[in-house]
Amino acid sequence: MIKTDHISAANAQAETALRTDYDALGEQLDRRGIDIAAIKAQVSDYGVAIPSWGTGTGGTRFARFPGAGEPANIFDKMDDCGVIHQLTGATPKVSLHIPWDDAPAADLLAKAEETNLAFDAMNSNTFQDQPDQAHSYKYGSLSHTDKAVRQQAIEHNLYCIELGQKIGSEALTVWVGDGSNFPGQAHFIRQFDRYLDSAKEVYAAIPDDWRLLTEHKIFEPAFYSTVVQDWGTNYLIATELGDRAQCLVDLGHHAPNVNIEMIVARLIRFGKLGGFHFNDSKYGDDDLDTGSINPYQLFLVFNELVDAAGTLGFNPAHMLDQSHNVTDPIESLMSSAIEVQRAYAQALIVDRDALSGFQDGNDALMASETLKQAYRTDVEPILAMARFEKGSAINPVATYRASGYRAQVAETRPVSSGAGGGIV
Ligand code: LRH
Ligand code: MN
Ligand code: MN
Repeated sequence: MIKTDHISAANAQAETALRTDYDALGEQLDRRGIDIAAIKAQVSDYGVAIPSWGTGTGGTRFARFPGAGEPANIFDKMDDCGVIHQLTGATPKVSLHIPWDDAPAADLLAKAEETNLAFDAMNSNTFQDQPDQAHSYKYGSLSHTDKAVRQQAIEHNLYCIELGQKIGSEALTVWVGDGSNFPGQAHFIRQFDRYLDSAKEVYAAIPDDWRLLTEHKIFEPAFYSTVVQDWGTNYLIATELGDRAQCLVDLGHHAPNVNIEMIVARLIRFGKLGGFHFNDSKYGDDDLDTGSINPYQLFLVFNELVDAAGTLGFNPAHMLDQSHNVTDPIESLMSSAIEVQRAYAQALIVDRDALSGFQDGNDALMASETLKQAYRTDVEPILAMARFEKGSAINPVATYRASGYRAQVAETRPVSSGAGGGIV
């Protein structure tokens, strides 16, 4: 972890300017009838989970360029997640991917206590073969034509639930790469039926206070057809399975220009929005840093979430899911968590009564301006003050860089190989 003295000293340098900016923003919001302290309190309570796999340098299928001090195992990854939370105060949970992060529950719990973290959704992996595995997922997993392969994939998911229960997780996220690469290769209906049958067996093991989150993705690794390819199929799955099955929306898993915020609204309306994997993209599942390409879209998603807040049973899981190819993952994850918080704060200050009035009166221009007014507001002083008041860093990236954390862990962590490609 970073020494608290280091954070306090960095904050002391920035505090006066922050107070001036915060007071000025407070005055501005007050003129708009908004209480800055109330917004800050909501921002301060907000958390987005870190994907364990995001702490390592990502890669494409062409190459991976790891930096010094890469985490070598889940305990290193949790150390990094602990630092991210310490500096941002915005990431209290980590999401595990099994078997990448498999470890005895007692050890995971001990590390969680040490790093001041809890566990978010468990993620199963039936899109890769593991060295000691009996059957290959080359032609699919939960939807495979061979019952033995499907059974192996089901059992892996059951194992993830079992481990998750021991460490206090409350959800299982299932994403499969199943699909086909050639027209005619797979029978669409029979393949989907096999998926549904398998998913029902997984759902049957979901504890009463858990949720099963299924994640859709338009394409990749299957390039002609994908079994769970869009929110429509995902909605059908969640509906077939039952109340505790909901849809997970990974922002990068849609075709370019798709209206994701509207998908979010549809799923909210039917009680099936289970959670998010936040990231950004230009072309496909790019896994770029959240808010780096289209921050307005992120704001519009949060606009729907804030609009729906308070609806009975509405509690989507919030997680990042991105791949860092050219940055220090800790820096990217910190700034992405802050981008998510920013979108939330901006959505909180939308004048919702005015917006409804403009919508009902068909005043398209003023409806749009109402959203833009909130989006154009620089809410950074609110985010920074929320961090400062909880002992986190006013300037997380600068404080992290000055701490020397990466160089320090590089002394004990093994050098990571860049050989081969890989998704994480
Ligand atoms: C698939 C995905 C899914 C996986 C993660 C590694 O593209 O978004 O969430 O679990 O990447
Ligand atoms: Mn994802
Ligand atoms: Mn993805």
